[in-house]
Amino acid sequence: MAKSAPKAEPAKRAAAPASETRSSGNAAAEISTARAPATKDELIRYYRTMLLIRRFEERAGQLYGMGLIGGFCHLYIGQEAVVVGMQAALKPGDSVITAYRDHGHMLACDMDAGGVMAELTGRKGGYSKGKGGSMHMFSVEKGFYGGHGIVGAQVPLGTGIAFAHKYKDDGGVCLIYFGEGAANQGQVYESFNMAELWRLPAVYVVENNQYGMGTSAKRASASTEFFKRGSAYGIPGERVDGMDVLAVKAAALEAVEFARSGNGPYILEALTYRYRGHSMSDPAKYRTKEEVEEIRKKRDPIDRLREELIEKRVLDDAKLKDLDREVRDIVVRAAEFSQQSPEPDPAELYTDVLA
Ligand SMILES: Cc1ncc(C[n+]2csc(CCOP(=O)(O)OP(=O)(O)O)c2C)c(N)n1
Repeated sequence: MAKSAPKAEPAKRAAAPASETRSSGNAAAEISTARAPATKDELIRYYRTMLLIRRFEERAGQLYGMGLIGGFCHLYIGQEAVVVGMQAALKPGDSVITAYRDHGHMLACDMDAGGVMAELTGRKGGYSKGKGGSMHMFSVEKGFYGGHGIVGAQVPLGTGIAFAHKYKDDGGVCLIYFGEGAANQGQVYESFNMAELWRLPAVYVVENNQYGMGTSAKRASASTEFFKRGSAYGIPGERVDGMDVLAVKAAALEAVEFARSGNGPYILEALTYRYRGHSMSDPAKYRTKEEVEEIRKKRDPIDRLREELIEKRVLDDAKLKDLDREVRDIVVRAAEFSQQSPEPDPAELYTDVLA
């Protein structure tokens, strides 16, 4: 288990045995791979949500290719275990905020797939009435605060949400997701300072997918140990295998409990990988096909959990196929809704505008 900052230790979690940790190949830092226990129902739920995100994103990619989605569209394929593992540690009333690679976060927050897809196609039935698009959707009811296109902007906003939880004393925690590219933004450190100073219930989740647009983390960051980025402020951090939903859940339970108990913020770095380009217009020439294939073959979070479900006799082939069909149906219906829902009325140009 890799931890930084000698501050008050969070609720004790046994160090993973040697067989459960492996070197990240990154200067002495190790990845935490200790796994959370999960019931059969939970395992099925995590698998189903990851599959829903994957199929939804594949369909969104197709609709984009057909010219039905305008503007930007950043797919989350490959990173599903991060958001599903993190969400498993939340309670009703907690909050989530993220950047533009956000459809997976919305689905994990239980937002409606049809409403998300209709927003992508710019239709009235979308979460922002078709006026926000891929990067700008919110659901206060589900505790999801967007969807932000300015790199790093969600970090101070999420810190403010954590402040609100503390101010209202409602017991809530805010999960603030950002990429390793965003981790070099100045506003991230202003946020860290305030979060620690005021001991805010904030969990910062660095989704380290190795690339910020076309630049690898190694080329862009003086230090690639992102979980240590809070050490100057006394914020503890940990790096976790972001391709294993139960490893993420284990780390998330600890981090969320730490923040919820009034100890202040926590940083989790999830090592993950995006299979697609940065956005739909990126041919991803800065990495080899072999690199992507290797990770897909050996570390895919959905394949890994599927194998585990079979091995543990949680689901057999026939039940897995049923689940597959159920998820595909949800996505087909979402895509149909996103094309049948009308475009917003032009009069909507003048609503929801703050002047
Ligand atoms: C302030 C600002 N600077 C630059 C950009 C352009 N931009 C969009 S995404 C991105 C890379 C961010 O990478 P990372 O934070 O690692 O997230 P990822 O895309 O890998 O999920 C950049 C530079 C932007 N949107 N906002």
